[in-house]
Amino acid sequence: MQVISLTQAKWQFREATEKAWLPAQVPGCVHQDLLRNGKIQDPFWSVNETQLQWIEECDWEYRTTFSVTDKILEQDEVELVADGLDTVAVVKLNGRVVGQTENMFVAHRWSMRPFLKSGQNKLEIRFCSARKYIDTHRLAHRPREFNDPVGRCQVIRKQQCQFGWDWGPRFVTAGIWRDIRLEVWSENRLVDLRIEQHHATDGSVSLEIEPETLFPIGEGAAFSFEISYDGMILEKVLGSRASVRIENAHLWWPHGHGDPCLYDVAVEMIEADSGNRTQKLHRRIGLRTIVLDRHADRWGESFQFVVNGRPLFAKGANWIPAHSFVADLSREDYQRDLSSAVRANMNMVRVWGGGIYESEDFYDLCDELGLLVWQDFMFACSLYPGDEPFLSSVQVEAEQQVRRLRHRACLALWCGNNEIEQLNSDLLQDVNRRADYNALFHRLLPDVVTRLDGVTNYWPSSQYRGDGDNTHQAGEQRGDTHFWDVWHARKPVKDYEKYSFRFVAEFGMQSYVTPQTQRTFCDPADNNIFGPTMENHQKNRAGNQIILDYVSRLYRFPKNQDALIYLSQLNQACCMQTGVEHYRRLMPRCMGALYWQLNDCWPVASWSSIEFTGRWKAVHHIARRFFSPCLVSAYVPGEEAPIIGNYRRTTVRHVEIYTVYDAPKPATGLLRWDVFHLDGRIVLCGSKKVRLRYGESIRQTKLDLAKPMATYGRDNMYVRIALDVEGNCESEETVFLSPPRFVALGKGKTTVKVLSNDKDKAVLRFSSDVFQHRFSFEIPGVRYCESDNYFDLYPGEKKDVIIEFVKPITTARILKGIKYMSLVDSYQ
Ligand code: BMA
Repeated sequence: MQVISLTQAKWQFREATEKAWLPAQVPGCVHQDLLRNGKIQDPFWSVNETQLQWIEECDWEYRTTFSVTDKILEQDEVELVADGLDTVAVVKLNGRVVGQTENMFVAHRWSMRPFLKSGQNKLEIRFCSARKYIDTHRLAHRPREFNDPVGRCQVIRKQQCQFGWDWGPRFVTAGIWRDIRLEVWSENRLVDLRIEQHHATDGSVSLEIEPETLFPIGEGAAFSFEISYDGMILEKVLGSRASVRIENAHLWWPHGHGDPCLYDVAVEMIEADSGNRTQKLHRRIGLRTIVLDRHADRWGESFQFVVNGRPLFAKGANWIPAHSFVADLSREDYQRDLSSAVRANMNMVRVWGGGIYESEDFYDLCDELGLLVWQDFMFACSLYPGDEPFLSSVQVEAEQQVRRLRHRACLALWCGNNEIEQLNSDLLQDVNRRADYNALFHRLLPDVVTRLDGVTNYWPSSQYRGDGDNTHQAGEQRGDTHFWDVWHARKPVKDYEKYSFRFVAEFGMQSYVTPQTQRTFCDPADNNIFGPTMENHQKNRAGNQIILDYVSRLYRFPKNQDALIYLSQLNQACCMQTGVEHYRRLMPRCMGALYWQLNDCWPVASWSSIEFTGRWKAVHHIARRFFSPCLVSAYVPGEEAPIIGNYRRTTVRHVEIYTVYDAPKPATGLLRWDVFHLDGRIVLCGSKKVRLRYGESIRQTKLDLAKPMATYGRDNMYVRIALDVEGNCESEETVFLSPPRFVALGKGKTTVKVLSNDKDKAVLRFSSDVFQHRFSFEIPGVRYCESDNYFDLYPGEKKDVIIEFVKPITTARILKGIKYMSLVDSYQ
């Protein structure tokens, strides 16, 4: 097989009615090409998005030329392979139509033989406006809209969040968004590999490797198979298929459970006549079993992932497309956010159904980092059409995607859609709509998964409980839950603790981005969160009100906008911490907490924990702690709520202290608690030796604080809890007995020292003479994601933090440039 890449060719593009052609980049999209040619301004800057909506109404043409030799034309077949065209396209070679497309998620392969000539060949692709397609197709389909401000994006198979989402701009783009090439071959084509694993109790794993070819192959040795691990060849076999037994298999484990070991499987086709070996396929696989285990138990039915026989608590977040223009994303871009996920102790991401089936880079990284992938099919929120052409297009899409991803070590689950059943339960009472829904999510997709994957489980929707029951009570018994009472319904944050869900696949709280990220899209003159620029970068209609509402429940009125931004991030962190720690304390009844959302596709106020620029929000730093395998966690029953006349009343009296542990190795820990007066006195203290075993959440002690609260006042106290293992503090936290806005925090003196500074790394030491909550520091020009931040400083104690630099920086400049604040500084 000879592969001739067309991405290196010279491409041009133009708006279809224009004369002049401009240089284009492939893979890419029209928005990025227009930007590169200086035809439009930065789409993310200010309110430029609103000025660029004309792009979706135009048709766009791309063209290139390539030359073909006589030798190539002597081969049996020359195919044009396009891994992704976005979306409604007509492809022409030398003026003749070779193919048409209308599904962004489908790869195409067209025979070029009838159209090719020796020498120069002209390839043209015309992308018709997706908007025009929507305006002329499936007009009877009028679903309830949740996110598309214009409407009916569901009638086209195209990345749904491009049409606008409650965190995403509307950039309905067009272009060649994946690889494009010629494949030249003779005789037969090696199409795919099917690899089955059989795990034996003796630690060995047998692999059945079956190549799939376009035409049936004859007798004899048609393939050579090579299995290697860590660069060492373990097994070399010839034959039409291979059975290989791997003794003492190195299993693939998710992050936090072991190493994500990967084996290489390489297959070469040996052509019958020539003996040539020009067709190869390579797969990297992990030896592991992953099951979505749903068995009857005392609460109803479990919903847990069991990896290599070990049930594990899924810790993670939801993944959305990492850029509005996904074609340009590199492995480095993916690595930035996925390794941040792992550094925050996550072991699972959910590829959410309103985006894209992700790139090979994405799944490569998940395999390598040990991140399990909950994979939605790309359907979200609204009802989809059920006509035959639509279903056949989806059938091809699903078959291709299942084939593409089925061998992935990280692949934990196929899920039919995001929230469609839940958000449309009333509309689905209609028999026709129900029939369309069932045809797609209860027949077509699960059939494809069973037939072509055969191993990975399928779950029809998220959330789903095995029937149409969307009540919280059902979620406490079975299935997965999206819990949005906090945020969308503005319920108290303590409501997270009201329900004992089995698996929570979405829950979230928005925050604003840091001023550093804000500067990438907002002129300092427009720097007002209620002004036009910031409003355009807040896509949830009620977003600003809801952030302010929750911030006002917890914190004092901020002294300026930067302080409000900081508080919005503390509030988000506090909400996610409340939710996640509750779900982890519920283990094993609850076996998963995936918050909404990990990343952003542009700089925006959103539920993300990583800003578009890669900066960690407060919540991401705190996620590293609340997802830690060894966790000390406080549950404070009761709450403070105002009565008539706005008088403060509290029912808080106790603090219950839990240990939650999901590291594989058992350990002995020392649990410590100290109740402090804010003046520095210790009011009460204690400690307890605790046993830490995999999968256990244990209420270790219950402190009765009624007396000290009566003596000192609950606003003047805080409880410090900590868990040491072998002398190291593995987890610690501060617990307040009233909302932080009432806590009488003092303003103190912070000391910063640079303990060491060797070029790309420095160790800083912070100390303070008073207690400081969520102390956050910032050094301009320094990448400090690796270090801790947003921590508590306890009076007289030292906190050492490691900083990593992009470029070396002198100690004097560190000390001159450093800025810091803690909660008290947000209002004083
Ligand atoms: C969820 C998601 C998204 C949405 C988010 C925030 O339910 O599935 O559709 O962006 O809520 O509203």
